[in-house]
Amino acid sequence: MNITVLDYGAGNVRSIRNAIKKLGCNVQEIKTPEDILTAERLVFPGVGSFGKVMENLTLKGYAEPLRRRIKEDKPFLGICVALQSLYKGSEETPEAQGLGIIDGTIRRFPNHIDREGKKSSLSVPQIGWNGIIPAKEHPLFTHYNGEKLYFVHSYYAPLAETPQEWLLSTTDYGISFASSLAKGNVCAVQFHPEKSGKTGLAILENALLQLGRREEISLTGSPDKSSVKTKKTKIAKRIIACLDVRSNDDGDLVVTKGDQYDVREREGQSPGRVRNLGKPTALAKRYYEEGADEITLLNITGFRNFPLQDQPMIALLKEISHQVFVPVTIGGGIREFTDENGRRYTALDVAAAYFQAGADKISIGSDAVYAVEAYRCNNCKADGTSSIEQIAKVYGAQAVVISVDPRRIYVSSPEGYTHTVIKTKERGANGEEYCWYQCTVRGGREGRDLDVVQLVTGCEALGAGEILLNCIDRDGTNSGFDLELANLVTNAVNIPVILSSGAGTAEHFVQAFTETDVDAALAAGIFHRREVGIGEIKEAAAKVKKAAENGEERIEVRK
Ligand code: 1PR
Repeated sequence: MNITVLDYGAGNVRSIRNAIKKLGCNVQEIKTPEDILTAERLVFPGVGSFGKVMENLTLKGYAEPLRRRIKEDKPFLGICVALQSLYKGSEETPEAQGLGIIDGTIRRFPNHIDREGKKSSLSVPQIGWNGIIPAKEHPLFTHYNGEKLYFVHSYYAPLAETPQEWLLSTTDYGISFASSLAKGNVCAVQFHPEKSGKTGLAILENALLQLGRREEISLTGSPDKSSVKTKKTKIAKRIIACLDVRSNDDGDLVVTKGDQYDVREREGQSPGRVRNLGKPTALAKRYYEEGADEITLLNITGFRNFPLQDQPMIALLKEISHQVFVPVTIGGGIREFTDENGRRYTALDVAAAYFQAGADKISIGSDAVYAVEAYRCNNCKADGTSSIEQIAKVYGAQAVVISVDPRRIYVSSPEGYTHTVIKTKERGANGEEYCWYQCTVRGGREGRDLDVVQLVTGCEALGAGEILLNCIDRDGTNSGFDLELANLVTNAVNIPVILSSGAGTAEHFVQAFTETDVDAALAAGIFHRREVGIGEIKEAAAKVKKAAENGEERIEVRK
């Protein structure tokens, strides 16, 4: 079967191509606006912000043929922002016009800190695995059995502005919204089937098979309003496997793992050599199969080397995206760079190369610290020049993760500091009861005069979509996550927080999910050394209840 993919040159379109190929179909490309009308089956993977998507469609002359194709009821599957583009506009970019097939406006999830004066447990963007409730019978959901699917978005299609004849499923995230639409041969989904593991691939296969089989599509039942009203879906806490990648002393790209960021063997047969815990592709594939909700790859020498030149990270990402159908984040070296020939690459160029190679999100470490320092010097005014702003503008906030590398600085009193000082249960070497968290750059090598609250709030203001919260003191120690750090950061920002560093047991994940509001927890060493399994963590977490607004509720995980 031939499937035509509408790629207008932004974001990770490789993953959808790979997923379609994995299902045994041929992938063709749109080359001219006319191809949009003649394609047998068209998949439109919307990537980036609403405004950028509509700008690209208009510039390339694709918007009008798309409207015609949809009106003529030719087979069409839209993913993520492509679903949103069917509406007449979006609060994300009020000046941009959508395709206007549906006379409604896409809205932003409310900010919970702003709205309530206190933080609820839902961050914006919604990033993670949530359920869907089918509103009617439809071939897209044949064999669908209530599994969770991967969502990543700050804007949603409101039910009140979605005609019943279009509504195919709903999802809840504080608000109930339209998570898929279908009318005749036109379908659109807010979740990413290509990133939703085996369930997502099955839905994608249904969609590809059914697109164009008009008779079966028209057999769809009428909306089951009762189930839409009574049931609610819940987002899962994510378990993320992290691969710190670098060249070893023989020049091979390996997964390594440090103790408090020191990745060289301290003793044993080869002291001083870079620890080698396995091959990146094999480990990424293993974690996908074991049920990791996401995979993170950090090029830990990115501050030193230019990733587009020195490291085969691009090839690695391409290889991984053939085998891993959950989201992949890549970090290390995302910054501006000038090569030896004087050619300048912006941080956006580096990110673009990663997205095109199959990354769903990029993570910025050192450069985020410099960006926030500059922002603070500029009286906290964003001027559009930082890597965070540039990348978020094109690819959307949800694609920009900030990797934070803080370390504790103990002080004897909270007085006289410009930094946020906390009272800690874990005293310092000299009995100090207070500490602040200093941000570092260059893989923890250099401390800066910036604390973690200043960094994360600055990054959020500049447009970052998620925080990857490491902790140098805990990294590689197996002693548990720094929960005080987690609470400090989740109370400061609206965006999702991934807690990292120090996991040693499944119980440590349970603590993170019951004692803090983090959205995800990440580990490296325990997975590489097979000390704790991803399934074991999910089983332990699913048994536990956590205090919630209306009493207690179970910790939600993706099975
Ligand atoms: O500054 O944008 O080039 O990004 C560099 C990235 O590489 C940053 O995200 C930084 O955290 C990471 N990094 C740099 N040097 C090291 C190192 O270890 N020498 N790794 C490093 C950071 C932290 C986590 C680790 C968790 C979980 N590693 O990625 O996987 O702490 O470990 P655990 O479960 O074993 O405790 P830039």
